[in-house]
Amino acid sequence: MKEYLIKNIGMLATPLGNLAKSGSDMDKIKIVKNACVGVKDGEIVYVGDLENAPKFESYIDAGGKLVTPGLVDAHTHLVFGGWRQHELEAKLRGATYLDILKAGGGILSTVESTRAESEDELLQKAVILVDEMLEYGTTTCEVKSGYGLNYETEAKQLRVINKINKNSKMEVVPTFMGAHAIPREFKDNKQGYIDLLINEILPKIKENFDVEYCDIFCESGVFNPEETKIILNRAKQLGFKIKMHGDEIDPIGGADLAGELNTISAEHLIMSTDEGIKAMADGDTIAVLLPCTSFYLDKSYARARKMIEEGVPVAISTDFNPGSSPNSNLQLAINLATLKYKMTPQEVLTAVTLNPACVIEKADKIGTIEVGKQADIVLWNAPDLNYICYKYGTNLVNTVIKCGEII
Ligand code: IZC
Ligand code: ZN
Repeated sequence: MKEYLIKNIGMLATPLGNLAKSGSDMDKIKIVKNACVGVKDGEIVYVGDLENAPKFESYIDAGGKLVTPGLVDAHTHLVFGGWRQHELEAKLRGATYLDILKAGGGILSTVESTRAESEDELLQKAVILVDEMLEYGTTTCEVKSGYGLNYETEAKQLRVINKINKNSKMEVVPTFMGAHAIPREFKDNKQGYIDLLINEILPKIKENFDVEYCDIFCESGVFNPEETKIILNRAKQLGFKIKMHGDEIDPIGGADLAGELNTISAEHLIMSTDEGIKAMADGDTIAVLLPCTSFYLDKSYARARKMIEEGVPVAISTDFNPGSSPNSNLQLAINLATLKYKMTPQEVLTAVTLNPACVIEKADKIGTIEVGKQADIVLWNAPDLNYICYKYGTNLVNTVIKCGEII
């Protein structure tokens, strides 16, 4: 079907524009009852009522359903070897995420499995995972490397991330995250790994890969703010755009540093202080909040309301990874954002469509349903927006459209 009109849409709900929304603007979305959306050659060409719609070759009857933009997941670690279910018992006996990492497990266990698996094995698994995400309404996602921690395996992961685009309908944006942990071979020589990153791995990755973003795990026992600053400044000097994980477990100044460095985004922010939040607002940094991780680590929830009040644009993503968020379903993040962050359904929709599209700098093409944008659209088994925030535990997606193609 090259062109069609989706008619009989019960409720069309979409943010508008190409810029990240903050403050009260997050709540201002377009809601139209009995709407139609026209698609031609993968693009949205009409949004309006049936009476004024031009003629299309074919029609899809939405049957009174809710229609939104395709969901955008701006934070995942979905290319990895193995899983981490073997850590569940230690977790139940009280071991924390950082205890497990310190003992050589956690991220380092996934590094071992990722180094051991072939490129084909990693790709096959990743394609199954992204195809599942598409079924749950995510049409674009970011994927971080960071389970190699040496040039060879980081490069293997980035090749897999890039190949996903050709092997699935999912649109994937890569981020380099070689500063995800200190590899076992540098256990007693963190500075040695930082030097290797700065002098060899970062320049070689920039030279050989089309990867625009560089991320780092700024956390107790991983990279402190001083080290983070050195690594991110070097990345910036090499031409990367920078982002960071901050304040996930301990409040060590992650948000403050993100604001100071004007990073595109800062991610997690569970423990961010008032000053940190203000610094992000001043630094035009988007907050990527990950409620599924708070749930899974049994932690508190990031202070989304405070961030919105202070004018920080908020995006919500899954953090899909085999350790702290073995869940790729953004619908669960939608439910948790409503219930735990106390965000309105309108704010939540902005946070899973337009704002994450801005985090990956694709909002000129995706994140809203407007004429001229790519036709990434979800039809929901739901009559309105409140319903998908309120009902949980089953897949509420009816139909996913990616670049105009019905999947
Ligand atoms: O594999 O544990 N937080 N990095 C930082 C992660 C979670 C992924 C992991
Ligand atoms: Zn992460």
